[in-house]
Amino acid sequence: LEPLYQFMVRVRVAGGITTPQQWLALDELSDTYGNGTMKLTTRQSFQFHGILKRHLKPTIKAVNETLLSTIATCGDVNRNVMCTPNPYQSRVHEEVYYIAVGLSEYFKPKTTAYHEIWLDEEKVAGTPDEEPIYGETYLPRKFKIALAIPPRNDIDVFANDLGLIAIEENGELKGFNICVGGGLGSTFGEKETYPRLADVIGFVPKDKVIEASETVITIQRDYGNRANRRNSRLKYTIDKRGLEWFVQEMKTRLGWELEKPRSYQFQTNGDQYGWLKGSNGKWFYTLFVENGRVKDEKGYGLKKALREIALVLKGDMRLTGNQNLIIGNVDEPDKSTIEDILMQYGVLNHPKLTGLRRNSMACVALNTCGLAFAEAERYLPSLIDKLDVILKKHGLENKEINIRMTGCPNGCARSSLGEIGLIGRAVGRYNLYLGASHNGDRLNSLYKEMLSEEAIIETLEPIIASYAQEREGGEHFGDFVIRKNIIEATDRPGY
Ligand code: SRM
Ligand code: SF4
Repeated sequence: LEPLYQFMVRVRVAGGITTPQQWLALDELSDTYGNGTMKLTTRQSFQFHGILKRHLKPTIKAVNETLLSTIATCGDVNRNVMCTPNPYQSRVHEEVYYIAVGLSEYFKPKTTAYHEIWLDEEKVAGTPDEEPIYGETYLPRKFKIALAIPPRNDIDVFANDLGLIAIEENGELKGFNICVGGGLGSTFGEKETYPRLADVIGFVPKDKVIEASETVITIQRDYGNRANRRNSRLKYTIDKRGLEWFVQEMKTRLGWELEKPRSYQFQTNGDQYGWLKGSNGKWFYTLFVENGRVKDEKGYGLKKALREIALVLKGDMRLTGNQNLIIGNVDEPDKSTIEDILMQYGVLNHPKLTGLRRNSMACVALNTCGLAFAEAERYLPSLIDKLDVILKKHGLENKEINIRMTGCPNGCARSSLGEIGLIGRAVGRYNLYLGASHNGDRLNSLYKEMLSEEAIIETLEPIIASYAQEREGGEHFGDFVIRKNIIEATDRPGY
């Protein structure tokens, strides 16, 4: 008798935008085959947990029937392409989103094996698959692309192998600043592994963005380390050979030079909650989803509410890079219907939505992630309850401070970019990192190791107290701890 194996299934949703019909189908899938919950991920996608082996095929088929897919959500290929999901503030949003979708399609593996294995499509004899970009051996490691539209860095563009920063002039999309070599994973005790933020290397006009992106990917394909998977992301290829080498190699392969980077400014890597009017005149409601877990709890019927909204919504459902959800493209007269449904299920006003919780993120970790050393998703909410008591005592309960927790140093909830970062070392023990910026352009640094909950609270309390007393103007927590020399800014945090 075979053990009752269960799996996680991840969906590919470029830029995180789904239709209400897709939402309904995925919601149903989570009940039929999964554990009754959906996880909105840090890369604007969905994960289903608890899929039994015999249900894998029907689940994957059902995802494909919604016109979404699970292809290339794992593996040594380009992963889910991220894109700033909210058209608020930017008239070029739609254009950038379609470029994200275009990149996602362009770099999708061309193999027919996926369709043969999972969708029962017939194998065509004698016609071997051709992968024009990936070749026979694919990439040395996973590859990640994200597109940000300043002033919002809500997809953490610098955490990606390839980041594209949209440059808008007079309401028109001109092109993108390209940044390369981001990645946050590391391994405890292995100094040659580390989180690294991407470097901005130049500007490309929008009609050349696919060509430039393909060049970045093929350089990594040809030069990335294939002997050691721990050292094989683009960040290591660049650090080994030098950024200048990389830029020169781009020039040689492209036959033209990148232009000088254009100016841009990021304000935050968080989401802005509640109703915002998009540049297209429609309304967008950003809803806090704690750690991305869509489920029903007593008095907080999130899953039911979203299902009901999807049944009446004429717009779309957008996943953010912070594990939240935007109910998008709502006409003015329909806003009250959405609010009524959220109210009816107790979801309109989260009972504990403080500044810290609004800016919190945790990876899945225990009990489904086999790489976790400690809890994250299931533990962070209760730690925030305790930290909020201290923040409230100091009048900081509404201060936007971002806190991110992961169960191991792979950094799936981008813990290295948390103004307060916590990384699991063992069950109930975490390393504490401080000093990341509030807009995703500076990593945090190791402050203390192996802290219990009590020690985390004892360590943070005096820092919070002095932040309450001594911060200057709107100074962010991450900037404050650096100005006060509580921690030193570094681009190589100790891990
Ligand atoms: Fe991740 C592996 C969950 C975003 C870095 N990640 C995993 C696996 C598949 C564990 C495994 O390999 O056995 C986790 C599944 C756990 C579970 O039980 O579901 C997992 N990663 C996640 C998600 C679901 C976290 C979340 O709670 O939202 C995110 C899914 C994204 C998606 O929809 O595609 C997720 N992972 C990230 C990010 C954030 C990002 O991409 O912006 C990172 C850091 C950025 C980066 O890639 O550098 C990240 N995940 C990793 C790594 C370390 C990679 C490295 O270069 O060292 C691993 C382990 C590996 O690849 O060997 C990993
Ligand atoms: Fe698992 Fe580690 Fe990723 Fe968390 S950070 S989901 S523990 S691999």
